[in-house]
Amino acid sequence: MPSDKYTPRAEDKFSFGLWTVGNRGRDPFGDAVRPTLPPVEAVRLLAGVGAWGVNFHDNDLVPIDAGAQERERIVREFRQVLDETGVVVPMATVNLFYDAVFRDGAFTSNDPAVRAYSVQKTMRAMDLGAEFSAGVFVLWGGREGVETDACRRPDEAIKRLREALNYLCEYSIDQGYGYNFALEAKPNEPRADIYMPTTGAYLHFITTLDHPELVGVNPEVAHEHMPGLNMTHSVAQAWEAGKLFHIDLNDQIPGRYDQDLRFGSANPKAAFWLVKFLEDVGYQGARHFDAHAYRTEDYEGVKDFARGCMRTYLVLKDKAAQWNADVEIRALLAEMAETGHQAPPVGSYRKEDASRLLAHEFDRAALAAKGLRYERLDQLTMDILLGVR
Ligand code: GCO
Ligand code: MN
Ligand code: MN
Repeated sequence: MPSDKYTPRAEDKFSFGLWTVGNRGRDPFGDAVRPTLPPVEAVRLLAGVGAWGVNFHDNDLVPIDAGAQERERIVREFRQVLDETGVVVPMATVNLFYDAVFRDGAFTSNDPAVRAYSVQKTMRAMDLGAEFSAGVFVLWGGREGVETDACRRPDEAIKRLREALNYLCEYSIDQGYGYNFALEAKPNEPRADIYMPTTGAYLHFITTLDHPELVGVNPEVAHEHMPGLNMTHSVAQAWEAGKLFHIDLNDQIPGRYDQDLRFGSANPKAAFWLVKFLEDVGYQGARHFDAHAYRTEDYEGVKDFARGCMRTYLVLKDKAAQWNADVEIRALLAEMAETGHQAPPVGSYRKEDASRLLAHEFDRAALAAKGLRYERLDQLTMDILLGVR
């Protein structure tokens, strides 16, 4: 492929999960359409398309029932391919959803033995990630939820989640792993209702932990779009709180099943505001694509999918720079900032200022009189996105 300004580079920090390019297209209605992609081959595929990083669940790499020797061999071979390709492991995670043992949750299960097993499995997944110097550990509680609230009181589930998180933070400290944990919210699927359905719910939960400084969030486009929320707003809240530790990029049409579409392919305008936000604020973390190729594709199509995620990100990044530099857009923004309205400033509360504010007479009609030019501003945005500006 000829390289252009949309060719991914290491500094773009594009990463994919083994489970993303390795997705075999199984869905609730049909079986796999692609052969198994061994982890070593997945890394070669990712290196070939220009990705920087690869992430994995414990069992994407080491099967759940592998013995010590098999684990050792897998780790050795995986390390070899990383060395050979220069691909890095920025993030690791744990699968607490696939095995039948997790049918009613992991950390929140009613069975103390399932909760203990879940914590043990996570500790081992942390060990595995640390062997590859992963700096971020993602926790997605896919099975932490219900079909019926008859099963437990939901506040009990939150307490159990806190207990597990506190334990895992201590383990990370004890082992000197230096992990930043990134909690990933999702409202539903696979459970009818998953606890901690939004990024905002996790942002509060984090403040109740023993080591809030070690824990942030991992917002995902699809998880925000499924219930019709605004991903950029969730990301902005996380960023403003200093908690944007990781991000899952993909796409999703609201109200559908969990689609995991190629980044920017369903709602490129929403993707544009997201990329613009990340670039404007100078987000330094990994840009992780948690998506998979259509079920129609073979592994050439999977490469097209992976290249497409990165290319769309870079195109939108370029468009964001164009937007920021656009003379007419800048003039409109300057015009908006100059309201010409006089008012006592609010700022932090001081008694004297409060009296002035209470006494001030506002001319509501004057405040609402002038058009804000957002129609023009949005159309200029559209012209940029549609490539005619
Ligand atoms: C999903 C989730 C997962 C998690 C992954 C990392 O909807 O299935 O997005 O892909 O991101 O398990 O922990
Ligand atoms: Mn998802
Ligand atoms: Mn995800």
